[in-house]
Amino acid sequence: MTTEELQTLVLTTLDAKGSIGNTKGIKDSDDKEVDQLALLGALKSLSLDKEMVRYETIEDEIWVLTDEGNEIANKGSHEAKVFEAIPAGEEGIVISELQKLLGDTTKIGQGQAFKNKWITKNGNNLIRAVDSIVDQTRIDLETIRSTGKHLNPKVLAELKKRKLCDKHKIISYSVTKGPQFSLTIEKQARDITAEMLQSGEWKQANFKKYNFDALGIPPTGGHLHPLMKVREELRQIFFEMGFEEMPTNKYVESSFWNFDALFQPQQHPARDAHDTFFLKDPAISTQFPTEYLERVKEVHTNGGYGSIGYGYNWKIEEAQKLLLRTHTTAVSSFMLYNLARKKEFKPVKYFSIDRVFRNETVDATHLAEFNQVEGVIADKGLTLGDLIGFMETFFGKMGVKNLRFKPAYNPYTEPSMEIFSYHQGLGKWVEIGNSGMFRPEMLEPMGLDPEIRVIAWGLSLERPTMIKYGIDNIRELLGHKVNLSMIESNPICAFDLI
Ligand code: FB9
Repeated sequence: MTTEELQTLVLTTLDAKGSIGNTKGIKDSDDKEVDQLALLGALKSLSLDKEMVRYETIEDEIWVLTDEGNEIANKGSHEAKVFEAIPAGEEGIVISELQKLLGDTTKIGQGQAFKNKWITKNGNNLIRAVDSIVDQTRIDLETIRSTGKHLNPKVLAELKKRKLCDKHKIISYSVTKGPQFSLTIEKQARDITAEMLQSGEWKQANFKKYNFDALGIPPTGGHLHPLMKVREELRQIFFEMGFEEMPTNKYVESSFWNFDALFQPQQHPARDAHDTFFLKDPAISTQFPTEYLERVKEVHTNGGYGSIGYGYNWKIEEAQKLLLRTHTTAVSSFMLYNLARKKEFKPVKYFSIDRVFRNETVDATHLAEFNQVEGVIADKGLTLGDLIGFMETFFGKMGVKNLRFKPAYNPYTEPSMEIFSYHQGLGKWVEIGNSGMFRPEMLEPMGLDPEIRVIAWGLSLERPTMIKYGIDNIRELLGHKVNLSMIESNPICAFDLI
């Protein structure tokens, strides 16, 4: 029935009966029960702005049989069928026989019949333990089917547990006449039109009241992925501390800037295809600042700047290999090299947040790529203490307090430290990043004055995002398994609320 038809049905019934105690009983034109949800629409439009009727919601619950429950109410319970199938007398029936007779009813029925002490077992045979039975299950189900309820809540609970019936909430309404009750539904004017203004008809018109409770259509629009929200929060933290963002929009790097410039030796395990995605085509780059490259070759081979170097035969071919950058530190090396070429040195603070790629075994928290967050500060006389102090400040702005520092090793920083924080929620110490002071073998070949020290640190974007949004498997955050409502409904990221 259409809303209009339902409205008319309500008004005529009200007119006939004065009021409607419970709309559950109302039958539509082809004598079928009226759909209460559709009826609600009709009642709303007759009451809200027209005030032709008033209605109260009636919440009731009835018990309804499941298909299996209906089956039993029609044909008897499994346990009764088992009992009936067992011939009276000592002999009884062999279980396998019974299985053939009753199929999968046997198992369920047998269990219940034993429980009802209707049958007993003798060897492989089932024999009757009583002469006759009352199929109470069937009787109870029939009662529920015909009345929608049962006097004994225990019976309801038991039959519900046996998945034979379920409780359903029934919504219906009691309706009374409203102040504007009439049998004719006057079409209400929705808008005031130019014609109405010219004709003056607007003075008499009955305007539809504004429904200020109407929710309106939820605005559709884009949604920021949680990673992008945390990235923006981190960018704001860096900007407010005077950092400049490094240009990281180039995923393909040469091994030279990704490794050699960072004094990472060419036989370092991270430089083989097990850990790094090398490019097949184009496979190499030949564009390098030759003088600087010579100094890098020299420091790897023979050292210098107070270092003994690695003493191996450094090959240009290795440095030319193109790869997907394994860290944004590749960009930091390039930025520091450019800094060294500036006439006059000025302290700098750089940061980057972008994708890096590692050919690693994928697990619940690791994919073959992640977003690295990196900070670099170059200034005269910086110390490890400055680095530690700065970590307290930086992570403090992320709401991460009470840090611990553990000596670590990176080819391009000495000393290096892993950073830990005790996470109340997780109840454990969490590794929240890595850091160190870039080695002179990295900085001085660039042409940076030995007095200039560079502290740097890095973390991932994924880990804080997973912890902040309570996601324990990276596949819930990234990839085809992500549930879009998480993207559409995830809250803002405010670090100070961690
Ligand atoms: O992000 C990491 N952990 C983390 C960070 C923040 C966080 O916030 C919570 C709100 C409290 C929680 C956790 N890690 C770094 C630590 C581990 O997750 C680690 O297992 C995985 N690491 C990645 C690399 O995995 C191979 C995270 C990634 C990482 C590691 C090191 C660097 C950057 C990212 C670096 C560096 C660096 C060092 C010196 C100089 C320049 C850069």
